[in-house]
Amino acid sequence: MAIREILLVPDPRLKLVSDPVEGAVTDEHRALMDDMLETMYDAPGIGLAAIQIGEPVRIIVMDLQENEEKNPRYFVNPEILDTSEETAPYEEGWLSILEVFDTVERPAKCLVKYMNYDRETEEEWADGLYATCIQHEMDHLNGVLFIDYLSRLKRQRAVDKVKKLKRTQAA
Ligand code: K1U
Repeated sequence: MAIREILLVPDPRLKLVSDPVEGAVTDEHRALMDDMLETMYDAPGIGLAAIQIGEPVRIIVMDLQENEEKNPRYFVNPEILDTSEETAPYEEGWLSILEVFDTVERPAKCLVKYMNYDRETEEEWADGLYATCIQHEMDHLNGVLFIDYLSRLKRQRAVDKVKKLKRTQAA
């Protein structure tokens, strides 16, 4: 397992649409999921899409950190099959845009289908933070950035802030 570098905006790779995992979930995919989880815990964050560490495949990891115990979840080729009409706001954060949080309104519930770490297909309704987080991470797989939901001014401010932070870190 390894902690990998998280891509930051405006890295163009964050705009890529990730490719599905073809065929079986291999040991290589599992090693990637292990690295993603370690990277996410180290950040720390509650979700991470593979493209955030530069791998354009449709894989997400998540741990909503509801208590002290770790509860990792793995999503290979996740699909959102249905969403509720009801929406819910959440102040979302982003590991690829440091120190930026803003409120995004999304469907409060969604029906998600995916393959897990053990190669089993799962289908379940997500709600609460789980629904918010899976939709946020699905956006990453489709090259959609959380800042795309913000006004142009707020988006530019967010990009400028990350550039400034990068310069400070490099100095
Ligand atoms: O960039 C990412 O995809 C990670 C992001 C996921 C997310 C956060 C909030 C709503 C939806 C999706 C984060 O994890 S940002 C960090 C964060 O929210 C957090 C970190 C430590 C403890 C609790 C939350």
